[in-house]
Formats: sequence, structure tokens, C-alpha cells
Amino acid sequence: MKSHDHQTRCNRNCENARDFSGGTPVPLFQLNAFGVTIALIMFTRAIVRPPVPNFAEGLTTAELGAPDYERALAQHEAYCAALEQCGLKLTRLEPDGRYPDSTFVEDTAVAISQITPSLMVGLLPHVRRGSSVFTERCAVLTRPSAPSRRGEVASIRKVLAQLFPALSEIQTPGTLDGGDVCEAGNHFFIGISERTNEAGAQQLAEMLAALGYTSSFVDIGGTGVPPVIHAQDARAASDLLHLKSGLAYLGDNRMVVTDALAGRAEFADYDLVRVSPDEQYTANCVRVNNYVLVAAGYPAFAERLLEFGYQTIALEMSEFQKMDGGLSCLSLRF
Ligand code: CIR
Repeated sequence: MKSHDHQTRCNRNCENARDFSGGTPVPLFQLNAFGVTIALIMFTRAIVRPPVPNFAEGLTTAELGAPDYERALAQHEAYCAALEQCGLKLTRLEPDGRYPDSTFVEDTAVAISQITPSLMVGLLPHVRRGSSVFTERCAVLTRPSAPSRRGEVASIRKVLAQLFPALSEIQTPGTLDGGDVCEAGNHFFIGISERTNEAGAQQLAEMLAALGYTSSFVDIGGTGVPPVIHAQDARAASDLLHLKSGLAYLGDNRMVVTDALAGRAEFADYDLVRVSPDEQYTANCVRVNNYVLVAAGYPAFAERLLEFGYQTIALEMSEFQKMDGGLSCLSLRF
């Protein structure tokens, strides 16, 4: 669904070596009380990176023991296969032993599509013609607050420069992890957490506004102060590492939330699927096109999603959970 104009512009602006063949993400629309809302962005691509042999040296507070590398590799491979089942073309980055947490690629960038003015003034004719209302897309390189993770951004920058027409970047003193950014149609929730500070959130909010999106901040109790902890040490702040550790947008105005977030005014207008504290890990599920990826071991939650009409793919995540990682963290989807 790439418009001819869009393709021409990309060909003019980009070097031949660049690969935009995954196409512009396809938006689905619904009408709401205020007009037209993007209901869901259909993804075409994802970036993934397998865990490294020294994965166990990464940051964690989970106290679930050290991850088994071989098992983590197998779980990662199953995750990649699930993304392909959802229709995504994968870019697989080489593992990099300097960064034990680098399999959690979601934290290093935020992918955004630009809403064109046509969304405001003439959306329906566009939809009828089947052309995309996105003309360009942009990626924002983050600035992780964890010192051990900051270097991960360099290799993501290289690959995103090949895939995106435009790159922006969170600047000091801002810090931001992609795990704190929850896209919900044409609104983004940005968590203020242990990893993302207000300066970083504000920078992202301004970039989003320039692309036609609204955003709001959700304070999950962090300070944005860089953690100095490593495996086996306790994390001091909120029990949600990132906003998306407790929140997932499913499309259809439906939001999965932990009990801790369910009462927040920010989510009052959504249909909430509440997750109890003992099931908190399952809140980090991911809608990818026609499927919802869910962590294996939470059959009651998967059953509820089935009742809503979603097809689910359950994935073993034990080794990533040991390092505080969830399903969304393992890929950057666009
Ligand atoms: C970290 O503490 O940074 C990693 N061990 C886990 C990151 C998980 N990422 C995410 O939730 N988006």
C-alpha cells in the first residue's frame, strides 16, 4: 500500500543501498466521537537481535536465577518465527557481547509513521482509494539512562539509517527507553520511569506532535536516574521497569493494564483488560497485525483474549523474564 508519490520521494531522497522494501505501515481506521482515529497500524517489518552468551551479565531485579543461554536462544528463535507468522520481514542484527542487554532492541528506538494533512481534511476518499495516508516515517533513537545500555544505540542507528527516511534522537539531559512508549492509535503514552525522565519524554512528545500525534505522560514512579545496579541487586524504584511492563494497546480502543495502572484517569476512555498482580508479567503482550503475542503460562489471560476474538501465539519467555524482559522488548516493529 505504498503510494507512488511516497516511493518516488524515497527513491529521490535515499541512497540506493537503503532498503525501504518493507513498505509503509498500513493504518486501519475507525470513527470515534471526535472523527477518525487510527485503530491499528499493520506492521511490515521488525528488527531483532539474539541474546549474547554473556546475557546473564545484564541488568535485572527479577531474582529468578541466571538465564540459560541455549534456552534463551531457542526462545528467541521461536519469537522470531512468531513475528514471521504475523507477516513481518525481520532484520536480524548480529549479537554484540559488549552489551549483555542488547537483545532488548525495543529500548533503543521508537518507530513512528507520519500522519499527513490528508488525515485531517480528506481521509475517507484516501481510504476508499486504498492509498496510504502516511507519506513518510521517522525513527527516534533513544538515550537509555542505564550506562551499560547506552552504547547499544550506535548499531541500531546504522540499521535504522538504512530503513527510515528520517532519524531523530533524544538529546542530553533527556533519557528515554522504548519500553516506556506505548502507541495507541494516534495517541502515544510515554512513561516517566526509572529509565525515562521528563526531559526525554518532552523531547519525544514534541517530535510526535510534529508528525501529527498527541501524547501524554504516565508517571510510573521512577526518577529517570540512571541505575547503577547489576544482576542480583534489587531495583529501588517502581515495580514496573517500563510503562509497557504493565500496559499494552490491543487496537479496537482496548488496553491491557495491570491493576496498578487500571485506576489511572489516562486510561478511563479505554476498554480495559485488567491483569491482577500475580499475572503482571502477562500484561506485556503485543498485538502484531492479526495476532496477539502472549507469554506462555498464563492460560486464563490467553482465554480472555480469545473470547474478545483475538488469535494468540503463546511464547516461552522464562529466560528473558529472568532479565526483566518481556515480549515487546525483543523487537522493534514498524
Ligand atoms: C534492562 O534492565 O534494561 C533489561 N535487563 C531489560 C529491558 C527490558 N526492556 C523492556 O521492558 N522494554
